[in-house]
Amino acid sequence: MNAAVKTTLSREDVVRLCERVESAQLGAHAIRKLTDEYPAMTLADGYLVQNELRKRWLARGHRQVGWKAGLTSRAKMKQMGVDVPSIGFLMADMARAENSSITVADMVHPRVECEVAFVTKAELKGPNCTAEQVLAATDFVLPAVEVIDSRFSGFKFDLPSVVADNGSSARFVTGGRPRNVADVDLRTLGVTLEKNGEIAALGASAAVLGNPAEAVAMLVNIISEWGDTLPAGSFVMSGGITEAIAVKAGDTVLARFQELGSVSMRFV
Ligand code: 0L1
Ligand code: MG
Repeated sequence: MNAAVKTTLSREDVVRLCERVESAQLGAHAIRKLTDEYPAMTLADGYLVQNELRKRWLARGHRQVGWKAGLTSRAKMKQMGVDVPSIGFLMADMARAENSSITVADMVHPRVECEVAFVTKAELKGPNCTAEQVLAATDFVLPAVEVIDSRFSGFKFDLPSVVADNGSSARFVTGGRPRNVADVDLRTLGVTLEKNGEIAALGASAAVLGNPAEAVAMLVNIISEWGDTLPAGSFVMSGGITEAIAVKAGDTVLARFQELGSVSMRFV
């Protein structure tokens, strides 16, 4: 991450790119990856655009509930052609109720992936936050499905572009039952993802940096680079355990998590 602290975009470029991403998100239309126009764009530039986007969501009256870690498994990094994880912000109105109908018309290429979500009870601070500190500060964990929606045409993007697009954040659904971290082994939870009654993906939670708590620590260390801490009461998605599976109107999705229960939804 330190290597990426270098920025190349002017303030005007950041605002312009933020407006481009925001319009693609609000209008559900695909755009070309940002590095096509700005080939020198760095990861730090991507976060400048993401932070500008977050300010605009907040200015429009939305409430931030927490953050997400993304691209946290080797398989996912390989699938997406990137080499380090990313983070994005989560707003209250990205949440959808368990078993609800999720509209696809306001998304570009929706896909679903299974994640462990954390809810914190104490503040966490970087730059040296550890998985142990995350576990001590966790109120409970619960099973979640993230609906990601890359706004880039044909899923062609790189790390600066996907970070600027808020890590493809779109919707998230939680379900199952909250569990105390002392009662589950977060490294060995098995997960299956069924689409229309067929197993579409499966995995074990160790796929997420060895332990999803590591992904939360990484996230805390990244936000500390711009002076943020993770307040008590934050909701954090720790990254996909399974690969992401494309969904369309008419699909039903059921994610079953060992120890944590299940999460279901349908797409309309
Ligand atoms: O949640 C994530 O792992 C971020 C995914 C970003 C790339 C994609 O849209 O698949
Ligand atoms: Mg995810």
